[in-house]
Amino acid sequence: MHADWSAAATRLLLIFSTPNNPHGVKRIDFLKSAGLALAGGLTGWTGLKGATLLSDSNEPDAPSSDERNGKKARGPVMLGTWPFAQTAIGAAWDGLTQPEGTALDAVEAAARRTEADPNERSVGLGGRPDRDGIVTLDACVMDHLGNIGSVAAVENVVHVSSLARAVMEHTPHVMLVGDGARQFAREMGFPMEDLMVPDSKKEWEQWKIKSEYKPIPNIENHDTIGLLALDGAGRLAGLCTTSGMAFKMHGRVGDSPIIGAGLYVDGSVGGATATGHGEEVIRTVGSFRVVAAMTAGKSPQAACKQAVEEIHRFFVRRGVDWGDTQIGFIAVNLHGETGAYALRPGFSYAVRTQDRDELIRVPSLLEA
Ligand code: SD4
Repeated sequence: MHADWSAAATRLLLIFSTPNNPHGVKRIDFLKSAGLALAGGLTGWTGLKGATLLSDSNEPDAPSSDERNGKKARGPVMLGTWPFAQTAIGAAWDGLTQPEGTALDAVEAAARRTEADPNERSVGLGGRPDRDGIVTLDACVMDHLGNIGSVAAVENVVHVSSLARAVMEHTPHVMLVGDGARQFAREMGFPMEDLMVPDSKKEWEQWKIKSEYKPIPNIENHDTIGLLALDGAGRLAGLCTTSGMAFKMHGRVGDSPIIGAGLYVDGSVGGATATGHGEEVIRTVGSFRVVAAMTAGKSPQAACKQAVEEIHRFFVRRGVDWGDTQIGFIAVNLHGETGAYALRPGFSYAVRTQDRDELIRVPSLLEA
């Protein structure tokens, strides 16, 4: 085995160090190949044909089983944060259960349902404004292949979920913000709309009397829809969309459009999404933390719990007043198992499978 990798590495070294090397190997390719050769030597794997060092080698397009555990992926399954996710999932469920239904289309369809509803006052149309009275929205999307798209601080676009997907599918970038995101939306034919509804305006005017910005857990100024889906072919996708914290500073961006913080999907393991105090979720790379715990073998439930416990330890270490802060995660793995956990009571999530359509009260670290 030792001979395998040292021979491969020596051969690559020779190629690379030869002036005008006949293979035209560039430095970066060399470094990649050398890494693969060395890893091959260490693991007994000798192929150098573009294999990946990290994954369990699922089919890239439709990982149908988790080879780590030998269990079958169990879709369709769909879940989302807060009670309004039940209606949102209801709007996407038929599509997801069709033979050609995809997790990616499902999370987008569900998000659009909530974004279009002016009575859901923390997402899309009717989202709460910032302290200057401007409604700005954040969203991101991620699929089982690691494709990502994100938009932040976007004005005048209701369906930022679709805009995030458009960034993913129609640009060489992964994130557009502010005016640039709005310009892209215009170019893609998204209608420009006034997102402020009369009730939001009234609330903002009320708020201006004191102008006190104070996050309150689980109440109206904290409600993001985070959605995860696993389709019948075993593909995962996730999406997060929100107007963020009510009466935030203009330009403030929370965790919801930040891949790794508000959302993370690993197509060979599972996905997670967050709700709550975005600054804290960004600081601790919350959703990635949950997926990393699942990668290490935890169930979705145990992974969410571990992430919340770790985040709580951050608070304690930093000695900050985390008094009213709420943070919650939901997660799903490739077997269709779901879980959720929160810092404090009051969080709930919706789950839909072929057999059930439920709203589940989420356990918390600081159970009352
Ligand atoms: C944010 N995490 O902008 C979002 C708000 C939220 O439930 O999740 N509310 O910080």
